[in-house]
Amino acid sequence: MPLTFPISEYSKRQSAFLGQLPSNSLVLISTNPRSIRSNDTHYPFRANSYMLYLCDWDESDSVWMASNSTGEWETTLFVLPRDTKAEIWEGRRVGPEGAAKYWPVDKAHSIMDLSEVIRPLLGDCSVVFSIAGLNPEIDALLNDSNIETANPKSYLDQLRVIKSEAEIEIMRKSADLASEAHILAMREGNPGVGEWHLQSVIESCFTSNNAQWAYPSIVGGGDNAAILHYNTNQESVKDGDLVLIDAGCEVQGYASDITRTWPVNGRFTDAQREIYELVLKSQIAAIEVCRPGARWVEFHNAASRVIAQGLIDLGILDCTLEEAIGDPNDFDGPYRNYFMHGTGHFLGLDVHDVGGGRQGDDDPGPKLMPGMVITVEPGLYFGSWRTDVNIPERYAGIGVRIEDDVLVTADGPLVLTSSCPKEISELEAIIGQEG
Ligand SMILES: [Mn+2]
Repeated sequence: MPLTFPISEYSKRQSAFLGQLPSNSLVLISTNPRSIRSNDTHYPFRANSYMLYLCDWDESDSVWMASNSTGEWETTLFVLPRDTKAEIWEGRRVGPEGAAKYWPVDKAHSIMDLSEVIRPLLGDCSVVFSIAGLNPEIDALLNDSNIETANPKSYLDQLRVIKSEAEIEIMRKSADLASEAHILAMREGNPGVGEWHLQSVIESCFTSNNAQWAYPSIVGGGDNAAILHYNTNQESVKDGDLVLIDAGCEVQGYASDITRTWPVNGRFTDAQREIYELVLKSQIAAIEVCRPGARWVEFHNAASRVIAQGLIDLGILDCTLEEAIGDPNDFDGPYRNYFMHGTGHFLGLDVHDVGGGRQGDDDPGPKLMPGMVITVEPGLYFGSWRTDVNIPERYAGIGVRIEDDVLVTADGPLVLTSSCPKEISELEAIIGQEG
């Protein structure tokens, strides 16, 4: 199993991280715990993204350690030991010998020796960088030792948020594959199509390309499109309804994240077209803002301004643009009744990747820089069952979100998912048409 990147990429990441830490510190990065789905059946294991970032180790029950008790940083992987009987049942293991030989670390030990190796090191160091809650054995050791602990995330996140050329190349593949999957689903569009069927078309495209979903696919027809985290995908989509598909894949650890919304019968109604074109206009306006130096909040505000004005123009809001937007710092006006989420998030090893950037509060967030990858995904939702606000009858049952993945470059925004159609004319030409 070859590494995702050349060893030099991991060495660069490790030294950029460790170079910022105080001398005499110890770093312990644990992978994710395995989780049970039912009785003795586990969910498929997915390694912790910090573990993947630092050394690409993807087996369970492992810890990456860096110590500089000798004055020089030394890295160690603790991994499951070779065990033929266990491997017969659970799969082959690399073991400490293979880990030390082929992975970007100086040494490797059996995970069984974790406490024994770490305990003496705790006496020699002044601070331990560790992410609590992932590994009970480490948490217990640190609790018992009374040593000062710190969270390594702030150091690692500012590295992870800027993608290298090699990472961008994989993220392009991930974006291309997700685009392809969405197009295949569009071709399967027809009145009465099952949400589950569209899900299976999307996910079989991922699987047949040796990838997997990055998050559970959302396939919501009609009113279900107005449920932001809908993913039961068990209803049929009626003739005349839109379907919203929010699905992305993970290629060699890196996520893509695309949302497209289209009519299953291949033809937008006038009301659907009005909402769709408004969301598309706001999304294009937001993407335009994704340039180096822009504050995180600016692309959300750009999308929000277009949405707020559009809601006024369509007669959905009866007020001025200022009133629709609300507090000029918070953007908390009544347009939020129909567009209640942020406009995007960082994307990378995690689908909601590290790096900060909350929207909808008054923190302007990080500044955009070349090498950042973000999603841009405004939406409008008119669930007909809602009782919290007035839902105009003309738009009841419509939910639209359009989401692309955008690389910030010195030359401006680059849409990695541009091969996935989003113009109404393109969509109407594809839906239900066999390739
Ligand atoms: Mn997203």
